[in-house]
Amino acid sequence: MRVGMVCYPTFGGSGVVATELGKALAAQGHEVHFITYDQPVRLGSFRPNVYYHEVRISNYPLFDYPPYELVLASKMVEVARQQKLDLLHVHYAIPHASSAYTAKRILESGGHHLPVITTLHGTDITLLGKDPSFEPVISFAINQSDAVTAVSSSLRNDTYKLFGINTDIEVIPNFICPTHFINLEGVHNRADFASENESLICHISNFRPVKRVQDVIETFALLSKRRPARLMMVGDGPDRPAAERLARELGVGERVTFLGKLKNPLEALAIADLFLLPSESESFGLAALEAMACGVPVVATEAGGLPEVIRHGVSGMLASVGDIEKMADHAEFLLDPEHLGRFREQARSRASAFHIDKVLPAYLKAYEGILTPQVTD
Ligand code: GMT
Repeated sequence: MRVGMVCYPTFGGSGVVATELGKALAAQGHEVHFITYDQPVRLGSFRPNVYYHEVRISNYPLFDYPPYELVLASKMVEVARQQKLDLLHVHYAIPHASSAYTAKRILESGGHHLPVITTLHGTDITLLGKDPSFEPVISFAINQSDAVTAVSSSLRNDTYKLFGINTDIEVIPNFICPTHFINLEGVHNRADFASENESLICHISNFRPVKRVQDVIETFALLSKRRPARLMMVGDGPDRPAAERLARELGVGERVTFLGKLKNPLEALAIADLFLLPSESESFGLAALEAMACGVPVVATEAGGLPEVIRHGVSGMLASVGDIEKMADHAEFLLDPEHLGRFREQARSRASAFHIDKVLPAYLKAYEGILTPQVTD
């Protein structure tokens, strides 16, 4: 099969999922063509069956807003024609699904049928989707896709609630590739970040308001009063300065390290004892799944798809959004040496339910469902 894979190439979970999916398909002998404006961060080095086509946008002075969607659609057409793509898999509705629709119609006019599968990831629906200026385009692009998937039941339900959707949405959860979780031990020395008697807490995100990074700091400050602990803040984004300020104000500035964006955040998870994810909304929470796969239990909110990933009382514990007291209680409970070992094991075991070998067949089935014999132009 020849698949065009369209995603955001950045650190966000949707780009990571698209990249890992593409790599897994390529390993099975499918040809995967990434179409993005930059090399996806997790694509790594050159490998068989994987190709990268850059969407380059010229900076014509007339354009206050460069028309990325049009350049992307043109690139989709070009790659589909030259590489004889069988289908296009677009991750994130805006603008990928609408550009795919444009590309599909252009190709159709030349007799090339190119089915499109759209995977919804979360913020495209739960945040951007609430903006009425996007609504007609998102609804249309989703309805015009030949297949639509969402990464959790919660996201599927939100999509039906927020948009005029008249097509089936299949839930295909995000996944982990177990090979990424071996050889992580020893990459970093835990002793460089915390002493033996200190618990090491980790948070990873893009520091946007939806992640409530201030709640991470407040929860950590409460926990620090009860047991010796340190916090690693991984990632960057608009709320980082406020979080840094808050840590100083709450007197824990010395115990919190802001590490910025890491090429491989799994290396930080590998030395952590607990992961904190107090998001306002979260369609899935890939970072929480990755933490669990590293044997790190999670304290999170019961928002969106998080309860579908984290089993309360098994692989972590959940609290209401904003309930920092409860999150600090949960963290203290999980970090108790009487409980931590058991929760570490249970976290690992829960993560194995999301093994790529269990999820990849669902995507392949969805692809097969939309494939029809290709007519070349
Ligand atoms: O969390 C973000 O702001 C980034 C966003 C993205 O596009 O990568 O993440 C969304 O997609 C991830 C992959 O499916 C999910 O694991 C995240 O939960 C989801 N983020 C939100 O719903 C806020």
